[in-house]
Order: sequence, then C-alpha cells, then structure tokens
Amino acid sequence: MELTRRKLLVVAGLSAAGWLPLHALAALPALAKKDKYRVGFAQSESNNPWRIAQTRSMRDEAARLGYQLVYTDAASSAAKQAADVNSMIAQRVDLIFLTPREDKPLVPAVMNAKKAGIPVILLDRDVDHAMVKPGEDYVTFIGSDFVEEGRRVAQWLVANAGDKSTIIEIEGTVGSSPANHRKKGFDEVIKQHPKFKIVASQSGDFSRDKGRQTAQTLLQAHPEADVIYTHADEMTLGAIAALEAAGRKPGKDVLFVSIDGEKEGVKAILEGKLGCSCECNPMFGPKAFATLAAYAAGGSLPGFIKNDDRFYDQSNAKEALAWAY
Ligand code: GYE
Repeated sequence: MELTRRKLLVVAGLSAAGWLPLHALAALPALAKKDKYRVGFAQSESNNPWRIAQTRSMRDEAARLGYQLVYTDAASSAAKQAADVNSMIAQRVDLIFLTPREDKPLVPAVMNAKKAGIPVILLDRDVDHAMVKPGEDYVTFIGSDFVEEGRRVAQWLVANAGDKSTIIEIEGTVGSSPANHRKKGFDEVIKQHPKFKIVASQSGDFSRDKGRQTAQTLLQAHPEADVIYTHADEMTLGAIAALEAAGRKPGKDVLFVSIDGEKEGVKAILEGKLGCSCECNPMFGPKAFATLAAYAAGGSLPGFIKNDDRFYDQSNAKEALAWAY
C-alpha cells in the first residue's frame, strides 16, 4: 500500500515527505501558459558591440510583448553570473535566459534553476554536455554553429591567402564554447592544407585590449607570421592596432581573418585592413521569446536551435554597413 502511494507521488512529481517538488528526478520544469511573463536575462558582460546588440534585441522583444525583463550584467565574471542566476531563482522569475560566459562554472546555476522548477534557455554560449544536457537539465541552446564559423573562415583563407601561410591564432575566452568550437573548426580545415602552419594560439578573452596585448606579444615572438585569425572582431581590431603600432601594414604585411561581423569590422574590410569576417548574429530577441512560447505550448524542442550567419568580405562589405551592428 505504502509503496504504491510513493510510486504514484513520484510519477506526479511530488515527494512523499511533504509534497516537495522532485524536479531533480523529473524531466524539465514546465512553463505555464500566461499572457505576460516575468523573465530573467543573465548577460555575461557589456564591453563590446556584440553584447550591446544582443541585450538591445532582448530588451526590444520583451518590451514589444509587454513582458517584464529582469536583467543582470555579470561584468565578465562567471562567479557573478552564477550569483545573478541564483538571485533570479530567489525572485521566482518564470524562465531564465542565460548566456553562460564559460562552459563549466555556470553548470551549478543551471542545476539550481532546474531544482527550483524554473526552466532555463541558454543563449549564444553552451555549457559542457558532459555535465548537463539540453532537453534534460535546460530547455535548449540557441546560437550559432561555431565549428562551422571557424571552418568558413579557414576555407576563405585557403582560397584567398596568396603566398601567406604562417598563422597566429587569437582565441576567445578560455573555457567558452565559441572559443573551443571556433578553434576546432578552423584548425580542422587548416590541417588539411600542409602549406599552412599555425605557429601560436593563445587567448585574447574576446576583448579588444587583450587582443591587442596578445597580438603584440605573439608578433614579437613570431615575426615571420603573415596571417592573424582571431575568434572575434574586437580582438582583431586590437590586433590590427598592435600591428600598426609596430609600423607594419594590416592587409599587406599581415592578412587578418575574423568572426562576428560587427560594424567596425565591416569598416576594416572596406579599408582593406581585414580580409573577411564570418558574421555571428547577435539578434536573439525574436527567436528567444518565440522559443519560450513554443516551450509553454508544450511542443518538443530540439536541443540546439541554430542561428544563421552571413559572411563578409570585399565583395559585400559595403551593403553590410546598412545592417551591421
Ligand atoms: O562572438 C563575441 C562575444 O558568445 C557568440 O561572445 C558569443 C561571442 C561573440 O563576446 O564577440
């Protein structure tokens, strides 16, 4: 009798001891259908145009729908971002949009939300799937295919490098999914072309100034390098400044290839300083909130919802100025 009762309660997602939710055992927390939601958006930082465009897109869409957005900015600290998520849980928001700065330190926060019965949708960066999984611990990951971005840049380089072949790679934030995957895709393609050699690969933390410093150090250590690939336009703009400070010419002495497609990157293409930039689309608002609605409607969602990226070089940079962020 007692066993049957316990079994029934577990099936209903309730614990025998005091009717506590058992979300740790259950699948994803459900999201009730409502006219208006109160939603958390835990942003990782705001120190570049990509983040600013993403936040604007999220705010605009929330405002259009008349939803309340509880916004936090972790100021480049994964520890602060985890604390921000925990405070959203304490405020009992309906759902949390999270852009995990790094792929492991935010895992406990994702689990806390699940235990508290609050669904999480990851935006733009993913977490480590060996620790938590989409469809089980969080609803889904919406973002670009970073491996593909790295591959596209490498393919452009292979086709357009001329006699250049000695590559410095400046990576994004250590332990972030875009840094890991942009490196993977690029390196994979480059390995198939023995003419090319990656002589150094080091993080510039997705920031302009760290990109500049890293480029300065690596250019001194490898004066023979004639290609610089960075994982984001901000770091590329920093690296271009480092090269110019050393009295050399971007686009001539060193060919730059990059990712993000921000407006200043597109301008650098038009000035002949940057060869190409694979866009990484930051306009998440409409897709993020449509995904929330689809989840509340009870539809089953894929674990990865892909954003499409354009690709810019001399052939189309002029038009891109009209919409680049
Ligand atoms: O490319 C970069 C930003 O996580 C995809 O983060 C995002 C990356 C983007 O800081 O510029």
